[in-house]
Formats: sequence, structure tokens, C-alpha cells
Amino acid sequence: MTKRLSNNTIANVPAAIPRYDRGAVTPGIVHLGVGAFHRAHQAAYVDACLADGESDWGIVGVSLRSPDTRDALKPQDGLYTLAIRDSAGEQLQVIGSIQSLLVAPEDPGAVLAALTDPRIRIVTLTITEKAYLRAADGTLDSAHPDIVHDLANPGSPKTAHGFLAEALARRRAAGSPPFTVLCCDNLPANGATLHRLMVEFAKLRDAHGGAGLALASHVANEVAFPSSMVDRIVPATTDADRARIGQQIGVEDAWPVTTEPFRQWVIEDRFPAGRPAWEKFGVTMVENVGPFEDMKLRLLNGAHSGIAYLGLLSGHATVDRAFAYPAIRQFVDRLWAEAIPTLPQDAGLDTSAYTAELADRFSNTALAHRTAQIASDGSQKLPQRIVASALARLEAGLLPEHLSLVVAAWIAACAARGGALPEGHFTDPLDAALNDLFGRNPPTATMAEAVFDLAGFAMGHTERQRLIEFVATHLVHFKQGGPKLALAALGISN
Ligand code: CS2
Repeated sequence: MTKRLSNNTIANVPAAIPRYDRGAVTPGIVHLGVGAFHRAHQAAYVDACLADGESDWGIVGVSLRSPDTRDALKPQDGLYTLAIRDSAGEQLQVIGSIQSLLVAPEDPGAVLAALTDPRIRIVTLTITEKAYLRAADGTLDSAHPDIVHDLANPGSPKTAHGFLAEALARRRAAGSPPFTVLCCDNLPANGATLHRLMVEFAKLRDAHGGAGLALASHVANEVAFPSSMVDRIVPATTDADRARIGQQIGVEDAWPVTTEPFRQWVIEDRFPAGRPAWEKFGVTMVENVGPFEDMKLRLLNGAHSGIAYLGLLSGHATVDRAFAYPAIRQFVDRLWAEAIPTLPQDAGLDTSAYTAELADRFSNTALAHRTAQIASDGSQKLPQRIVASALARLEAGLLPEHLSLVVAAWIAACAARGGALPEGHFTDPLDAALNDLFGRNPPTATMAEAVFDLAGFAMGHTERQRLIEFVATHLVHFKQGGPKLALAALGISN
């Protein structure tokens, strides 16, 4: 049997010349949501800092749900290969920054113990949009069963909110300073958003007769939640990746991660408890991340969602294939032209250079980034990627013809599952309600409005009705003639 990647075998792995003494590393960061994105992004930046001698920033990786990552990486002492791929080839690097792995549902107490360790000064999160548990109006979904559970059982939480609140309460009681909470999910003003949700959660805890001292004001006033913009395209690992990478490194790696050469991290520099010198390794530390975040969400992620739904409906399984299709490419160019005027005009953003680079990144044939991967969770993603820019255009008296088409394409792709697309090809937290609605098959305008209601799109916005009308018009085209007709109606021939 081939040997497994681990501390014992690493010396023979050329991609992993041990660049630092892992035994000397102490934990400084707890990461919630230790999935592929974290391992290709934050963990790689931290690895560079460790190799540079900052040995007190090791990562404790926490999965809030599944044991898969821990099961794969524990026998490897947390080591895994990062494969950076483009048309020029593949560059391998073994990452050693994840020191230990915990699975929250198995042992919430162990996660709380890690979070209350005074050596932990930063908690980073990539838990995906839906795990922030926002209600349709953006406030904390206090009726969510996991929130209800965490309020009743503060010592054995399930949610990120519950873990952070209990850990902050315990640290405060023990007289150790709070950690900084660094949100790394694709949400607008992600730090401020999480901060607001955490204050809401802490208020509910206080009302439940929580930790003696009021937690809400502590979270509101004494805990830093800098916002950050994270960027790196990370396709799901395939068995072919495992086989190829294992072959190249000469030992088995149960869960390598593949990614692109590009990476970007822009962070607001508010870390009262200290931080690694990330800026030495290409991280941009700023005062206000807002413009960068909007540009990334609206241009990269917005286009990604458009490519995903149009690609799926046109039979393209990967982003590069969909993007190489002239009609989709033309659509994306027009989508960018619609979104760009909604970005801050005085922040010095170079949107032409940015979109040119995005076009190269989307064309990376070595990634095989699946459209179905991006398609999941549209109800959680579209508000910040598409709906926000569409509303901004309407407010400014401009049309959102292409932006609104992405919303319609999402609805059409959801409805196509179990028909033109396989059942469960991608998923959404609203699936039960959406399938129920599709089953009733209401007239298109009613359907568009009902989806907006379910997803909470544009709630309370004065331009909501007009946006719904745009979406409904596209939906009629999707129903009558699929993406071909919907694009043709915009003058895009295919
Ligand atoms: C993608 C993102 O799956 C998705 O929704 O749009 O994961 C995207 O690849 C990253 O945000 C890139 O930084």
C-alpha cells in the first residue's frame, strides 16, 4: 500500500521541502468551516507566515457539520497538497498551517476549549452564506431551530453564532481578551454583518438569562469584526485530482485541493489582539474594504452565477466551456457593463483591468470548475451579487436587463432539476418551498413575485416591483425557448 502524506513521510515529498519546524508552531487562529476554500486561501497565506518564522499562528480547523475533512486530514497530521493549475501546468505545494482538526457536532466542548485558549487571537470563518442564518429581512433568523437550540444550550452550540458567543463570554469571565473575528465569506460588509448578527444573538442570550454579565454590549463594543474580501477560485477536488497528485508526490493524499494561480485578500486592519504579518505575502491591509468587496461580489461572483445558470441551461458543465461559448461570453461582457456603474466611482477601482483579468481566470481550462458547484445556494448568493446592482441601476434610472436575466436563469435552472437537469444537480436552502411553488405552476408573473417573497429579494425596496417585472419577462422567454430565446430577446444571437 502506498504510504500516506504525514509528518513522517513529508521529508521525501519534493513539493514539501519542510520549510519550517511544525513541532514548534503554536495555535493562534481557530478557523470555522475548514473546507477547500479555506485550505486554498487563508491557510496558504498563514503557511507563508509560519515559514517566515511567525510560529505562533498555527490554525485549529473546525468543521461545523461533517467529519469528512478531519477524517481525511487527521491521518496526515493536517498536511495536504495545494495544486495550483493553469495552462502552463501544475505547481504543487504541501501546506502545513493546519495543526489540528475538530468536528463540532462530535465534541462542541473541544471547540469551545480551543476558542477559549488565550493563545487564540483570531477566529476566521468560511461557513458559506447560508450559515449566517439571516431572515428574509437580513436580521438574525431567531426562529431557526439551531439558534433556538443554541440559546437553550449555550454549552453545546451548533451554530457559529453560538460558539463565538459562548467563547467570548467565557473569555470575558476568565479575564482573557476577546479574539478578533475575521469573516471570510462572500457577503457585503461581511465583518460588519456578522458583528450585527452577533450582537442580536448576544441580546437574545442576555434575555435568556445568559452569562451573568451582559454579553451584547461586550460584543458590540469590545470585539473587533474587520471585514475582508477573499478571492481564489477553488473547484471541488475530484478522484482524478487525488490520483494524479498522489502519483506526483509519491505518497497518498486523501484530500488535496486544486486552485488557480490568482489569489487576493483585502482586510480591514483592526486586530487589537495582533495578527500575522500577512502584508508580507501579498495581502492588502486597508481601512475600508467596501469598494473591493462590492467589485468582487458584483463582477466576479455576479458573472460566476450568470455563467453557472446559463451554462447549466445550455449544457455546459464547466465555467471555461460556458465562457468560451460566444453568446454567454457576450452576455457576461454586457453584465459587467451593467454592474460597473453601480460601483463606487471615487475609490480608484480599475474595473477594466479587473474584468480583463476575470476573463482570463474564467478561461482557465485546467480548473474544470463545475457550473453546478457555483449554482448551489442561489437564494443566498444573488442578493449581493446581482439584486443589489439591479436595484442600484433602477434607482439611477438605468435598466437592469442583463442583471435581471441572471435571476430568471436561476429560477429556470432550479425549475429544470428533475427535468432537463438531473434531480439534486445543485441545491438551495429554499428547495422545499421552491419545488412546492414549481409544482403549483402559477403564471410567470406570480411565480417571479413568489420567488422574490421566498428569498426575501429586494424586501421593502421601492424598485422591487419593477425588478420583478424584468425577471418575469425573462422567465417567459426561458419557458418558451430556453436560454437561446432569453438571450436572443436581448439581441444576443446564438
Ligand atoms: C463562486 C465562488 O461557488 C461560487 O459561488 O462564485 O466560490 C468563487 O469561486 C469565489 O468567491 C472566488 O473567490
